[in-house]
Amino acid sequence: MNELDSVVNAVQQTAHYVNMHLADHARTGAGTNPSGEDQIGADVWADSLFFDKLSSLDCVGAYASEEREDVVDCGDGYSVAIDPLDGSSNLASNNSVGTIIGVYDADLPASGRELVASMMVLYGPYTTMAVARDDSDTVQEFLLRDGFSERWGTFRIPEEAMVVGLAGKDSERSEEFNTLAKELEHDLKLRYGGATVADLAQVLEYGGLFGYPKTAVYPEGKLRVHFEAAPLAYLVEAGGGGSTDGTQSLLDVEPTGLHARTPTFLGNEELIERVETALTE
Ligand code: FBP
Repeated sequence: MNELDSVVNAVQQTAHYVNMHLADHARTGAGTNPSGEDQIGADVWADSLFFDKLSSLDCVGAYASEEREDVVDCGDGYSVAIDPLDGSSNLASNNSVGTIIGVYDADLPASGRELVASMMVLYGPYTTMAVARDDSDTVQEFLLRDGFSERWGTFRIPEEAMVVGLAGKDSERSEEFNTLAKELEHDLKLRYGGATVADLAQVLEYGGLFGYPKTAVYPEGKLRVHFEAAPLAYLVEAGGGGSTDGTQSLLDVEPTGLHARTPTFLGNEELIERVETALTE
């Protein structure tokens, strides 16, 4: 087993456990995260599970989480950045949530160009995990069931786009963005549930665009570079799709701090180009 295998393995094992016990933590409150957002018990619980497992690996030198103010030093090795429970506000209504992990071969802050692997777990009607790695040409998907990880397939984004999921209220988005959103929503089926991993899974299966733009409430966008945008861009680009913050690939965004945010668009190349054209005109 090489070093990346051991990270993938640790995430698979922890995700199994999270999947089985999520309900126990779904409706408990906690504090606020470093970005000032409400945490629920499940955010804090999942963070501590992933921390215990990942920080004990020899190849992990730093652990950073959306739920923690600072990077935790664990020795020498990769910096792991994680959103332990993405879309956790979906739990109370029993809708899908996920986990996102980026493995950086650099100290943080770092851009997505330093990523050597990324993973996305989707806790849906069944639990799957997609893995993109520098040492592999394919994005491998696993089915996590009964304590075992079964190869479930590889993915490439379909050429034809069918779905679109864009966050934010019309009243809080820019005029140029709303014009584009209207055009896209005229041609494509709406798919927005409020958990990035689940919404992106629709795009990866059916082709299309997921986006969280700048809004009046989130002038820099809502999603965080290290924990969400860059790892997911790494995965989508490895699967033949594209990403942008409006002007450049999300992998080129240089985060100004550990919890820096960015407008985030992921999906078919052609739609990514349309976003860039609409937002720079
Ligand atoms: P966290 O739950 O990890 O903070 O993630 C942020 C997130 O829930 C995304 O998964 C999702 O795309 C977005 O916020 C939903 O935001 P909104 O409720 O504004 O649509």
